[in-house]
Amino acid sequence: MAVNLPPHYHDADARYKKAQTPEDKLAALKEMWVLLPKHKASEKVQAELKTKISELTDQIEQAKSGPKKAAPGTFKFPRQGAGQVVFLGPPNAGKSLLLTKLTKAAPAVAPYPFTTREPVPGMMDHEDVRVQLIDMPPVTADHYESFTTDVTRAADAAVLFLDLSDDDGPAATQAVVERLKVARRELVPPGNPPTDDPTTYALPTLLVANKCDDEAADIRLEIAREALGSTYPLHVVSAERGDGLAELRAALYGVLGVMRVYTKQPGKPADMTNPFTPPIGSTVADVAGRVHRDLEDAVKSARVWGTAVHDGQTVGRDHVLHDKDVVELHT
Ligand SMILES: Nc1nc2c(ncn2[C@@H]2O[C@H](COP(=O)(O)OP(=O)(O)OP(=O)(O)O)[C@@H](O)[C@H]2O)c(=O)[nH]1
Ligand SMILES: [Mg+2]
Repeated sequence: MAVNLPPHYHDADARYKKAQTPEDKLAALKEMWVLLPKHKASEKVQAELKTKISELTDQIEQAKSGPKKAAPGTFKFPRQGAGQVVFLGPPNAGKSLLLTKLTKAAPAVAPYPFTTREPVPGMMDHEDVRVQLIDMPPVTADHYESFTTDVTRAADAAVLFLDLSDDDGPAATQAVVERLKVARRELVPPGNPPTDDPTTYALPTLLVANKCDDEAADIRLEIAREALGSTYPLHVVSAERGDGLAELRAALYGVLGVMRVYTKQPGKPADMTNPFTPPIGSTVADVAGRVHRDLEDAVKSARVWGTAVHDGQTVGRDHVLHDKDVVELHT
């Protein structure tokens, strides 16, 4: 779909391209953001612009706060599987132990705070897809590793931890949310429309109340419900004993907001081993673009086996696909 851009937008774009300093670039980008018509056809441009604004804002602030401890890019984890979920929480809440239970990764687990110093990725199997989980150092009001800002940008979603063995658990979890806000990372309930502010980055978030095996966990959970409200979907688990982990696995996949689509060649069986995982609501054309960049424009129709169609029904390029659909693309 074509986007009609107002003439002033192109002026701002030209200023952006000529700008010599990050500050001037950011000023031009913000102007472009204001001028950009916000509708369906401009969604891609909106997303690109928002990412640039948010990245540049981070860059300017990080430069202000002095040299980084880790070189830029040290903790970039190329996305693998259906998406990336980052673990955020107060010290000693069981983030690392949970990672060892859901993946083959083996971060250090210890009965004292500030054990994890660097991000640790792991891959979680869920049915025929995989979800990348990233264990992080703890966040408190006073302790925040600058690379958390980068890792959270790359992530698709977050798990916010609550420690049910700690009377101060709710306050510690609230402090995580507040500290992330300072870094312009907003933890939001899944399915929320993205924020309008292009300098903040919103992460769909699940709340995981861990250590439900603690003898006073029930009382603390009640107190936590009052203190934290019902902003995020809540999962009560015990990383140690295994309670709630099967449901949590499904939720960690669900929070990504993606679906599975299998492709097939004419006259051949579908490849049921390696689904594409586009966002829910994606069309035939969107999936074609994932198969090959050129296919997104080239695809004219598809035969689909699955939900909302007769088996093998021919549909147009704008047909919205469903989870577990099999598609045969035709150009
Ligand atoms: N009883 C109980 N203990 C747990 C549970 N999960 C973790 N622990 C214990 O809590 C302590 C901290 O666990 P970690 O996984 O290291 O916690 P963390 O959140 O990664 O801590 P930092 O790296 O310091 O942020 C360890 O002694 C774990 O064995 C649980 O579900 N129940
Ligand atoms: Mg840890």
